[in-house]
Amino acid sequence: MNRVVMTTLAAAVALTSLGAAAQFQKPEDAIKYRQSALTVLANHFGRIAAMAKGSVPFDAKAAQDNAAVVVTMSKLPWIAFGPGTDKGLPTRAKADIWKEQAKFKDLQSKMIAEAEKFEAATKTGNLDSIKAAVGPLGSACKACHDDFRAEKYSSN
Ligand code: ASC
Repeated sequence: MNRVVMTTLAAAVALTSLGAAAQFQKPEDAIKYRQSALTVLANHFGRIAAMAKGSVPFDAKAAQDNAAVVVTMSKLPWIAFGPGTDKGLPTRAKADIWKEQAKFKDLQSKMIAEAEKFEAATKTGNLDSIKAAVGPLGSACKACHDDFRAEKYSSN
């Protein structure tokens, strides 16, 4: 590998590992980002949940495509809950997020794992398998909301 390529790669790795600090200039950018990611996640999960409920016709390919989005989105919001992002825009994030980081991270990992199982279920093309995977993923979402999401938005 030549020197220019090596330097470019090293710079890319360094930038990636800068993480949240490099990615968000202001707390409001982080809040907007995580709310957007969670909105997209809920939307694509909802499309498959609607098939599982029978309110929308089952389309195996669409379920699989939507589940891929769910898995991608499940991994994105968390970097945007950095220190100092408790205010800046109206948010339902509870202060406990920054007091109970281990618990918050554990719930993230569980949700990501359920999203991956959910995607695996959509890959079977079997509606009953998908139906069985909707509940556990919804419960993983809810577990975090129960502890870390307020009923109302903050006023800032
Ligand atoms: C959804 C959605 C959530 C979760 C949660 C599960 O479909 O938008 O936030 O499931 O309601 O209890």
